[in-house]
Amino acid sequence: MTALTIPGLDQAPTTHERLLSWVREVAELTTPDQVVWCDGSDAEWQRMTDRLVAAGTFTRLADKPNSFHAASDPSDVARVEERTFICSREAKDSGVTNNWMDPAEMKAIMTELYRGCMRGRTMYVIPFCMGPLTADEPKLGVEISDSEYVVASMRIMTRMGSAALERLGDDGDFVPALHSVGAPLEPGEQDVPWPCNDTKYITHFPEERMIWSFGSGYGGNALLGKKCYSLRIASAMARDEGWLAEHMLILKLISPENKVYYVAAAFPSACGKTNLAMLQPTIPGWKVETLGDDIAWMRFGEDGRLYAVNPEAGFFGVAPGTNWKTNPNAMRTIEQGNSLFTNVALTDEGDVWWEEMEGRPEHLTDWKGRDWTPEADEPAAHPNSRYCTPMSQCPILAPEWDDPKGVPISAILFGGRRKTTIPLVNESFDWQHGVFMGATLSSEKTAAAAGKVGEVRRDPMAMLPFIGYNVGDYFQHWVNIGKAADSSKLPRIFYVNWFRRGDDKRFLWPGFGENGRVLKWIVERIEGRATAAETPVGMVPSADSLDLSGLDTPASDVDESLKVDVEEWKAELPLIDEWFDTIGDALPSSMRDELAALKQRLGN
Ligand code: GTP
Ligand code: SPV
Ligand code: MN
Repeated sequence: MTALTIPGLDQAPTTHERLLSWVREVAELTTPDQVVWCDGSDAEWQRMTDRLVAAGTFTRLADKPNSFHAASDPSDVARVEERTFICSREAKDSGVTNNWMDPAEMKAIMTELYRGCMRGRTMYVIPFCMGPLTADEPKLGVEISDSEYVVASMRIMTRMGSAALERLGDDGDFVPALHSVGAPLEPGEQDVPWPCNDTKYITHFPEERMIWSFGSGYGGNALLGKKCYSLRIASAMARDEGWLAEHMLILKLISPENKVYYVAAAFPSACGKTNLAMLQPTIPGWKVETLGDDIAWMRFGEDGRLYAVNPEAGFFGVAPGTNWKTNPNAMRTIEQGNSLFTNVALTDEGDVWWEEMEGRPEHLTDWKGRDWTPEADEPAAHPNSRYCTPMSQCPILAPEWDDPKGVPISAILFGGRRKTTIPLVNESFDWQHGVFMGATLSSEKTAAAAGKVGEVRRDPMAMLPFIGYNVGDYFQHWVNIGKAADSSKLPRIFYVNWFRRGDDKRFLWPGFGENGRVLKWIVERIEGRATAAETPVGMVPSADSLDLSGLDTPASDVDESLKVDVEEWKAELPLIDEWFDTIGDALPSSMRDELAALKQRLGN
């Protein structure tokens, strides 16, 4: 058989054999018109964005420099959990949180989908690094994609291009990540602004450390360094190597005495990580700096403490709800430009707008390209519309954000979106109880994933769709991390809920900048200064131990937000039982013991 000649294929700026043969193999399977090796340069960004404007995918914004609006196909707006697969060799190593298929069977199906799927398009080879490029063992990957939108987004979200390829050297290890929108073009066929395919697969081969994605151009389905690599594949690496890959923000809290605390927090998608990471505390003297808003990799340092690194270089944040009051630091970050906005609305002046942003536009172009006025029945921006912006532009970025050593974590927060039951803040009795809190975390479903919004579901450690192996083994891994450490050096674990509601559906707690009061209580607990009341579910702030000075929320609402209602908790128990039963034999006995102890404390 004669090898195909595809323009660009042989212009590889590398001699890395495994990479070269993989790129050739993919090109021969997918038959693109040409192959382009991405270098991450400004000139390349210019070329990509120009092409996307010409194709009608991007609209250049009039008001923000070097920034663009994109509208996706209306069917391609969120992660697709029911199409997400962990193809471990054995089904038991995938578990119940994602779908499983035999790897050989999946490869056979997807190989046929990939055959010729890049016809009429350019195949981009995108070297990238998750985490600092200066790490001793940088976590490298190479994404192959036929989407310019992916190239542009990866440049913001990761350390991408020549620098990553250089770190890869001649024989460095990398995660191969193959992506196609699955929309080949026939000769002369006019492209659509957002090519994609009704058939979608987001597939992981954890033993091979490999990712195959097909059919979607949306964020977490297509930017494969993010959820696919940094959570699903990395969690499997972390299990093998004794560290943690988590769906967590990382923030730096500075007290009025200039004492520094680093906090990591796991909330499910669209439940407040970005907002907490960029918090502007309302209480005087307290400051927050940001290190990450979505993913944390945590390993033990030489001093026995857990150190966190953010593998990403950009924010892919939920747009609706973001404004100068709720998240001024996000607004300042995007205002500087160099950003992509997907599925938000466009103003008549050529700027972006979304629900709850300042200004009351009389007329907009909504995310589906239709005229919009305040009388419209549908929101102008999709509820999962996003901004994609470089972290380096964040005005409160912590200077140590790019330090490969990471930052020592003092507290881990778990949290979800619950109208009832879960108190504003609740400290675990110890590490294992904290793991139980994470393991039973629950939240109302949001628009970040396709499906019914509002349904309460268990979302263990906010990782339900992101665990790359069996959830029972994942809990055991968390328990083991606690056993491996000197307990005085472990982060303390807390469970928070900003979303409890009163009888008229109002939020009982004002949230956003006021969440600084909860962070203050948390560090005062760590310092042994704040008091707490012991309840059946954990330690909650005792009267007056939460700083409420200057808060205009009625004290009765705050009390209500902190309440541990035994009857509500008894109603929660069957849901936890059901969740643990779903996990079956893989559930660690320590988690069953924690549940039994909780039942006993509740008098059940
Ligand atoms: P992903 O990027 O999907 O992982 O989400 P995230 O956890 O970073 O969520 P984000 O911070 O973007 O918040 C999502 C939504 O929750 C936004 O609409 C926010 O306005 C809202 N939100 C965030 N914090 C609070 C809060 O303290 N109180 C209330 N009521 N809403 C909040
Ligand atoms: C999430 O859904 O948790 C996100 C956005 O952070 S995505 O990149 O699509 O996963
Ligand atoms: Mn996320």
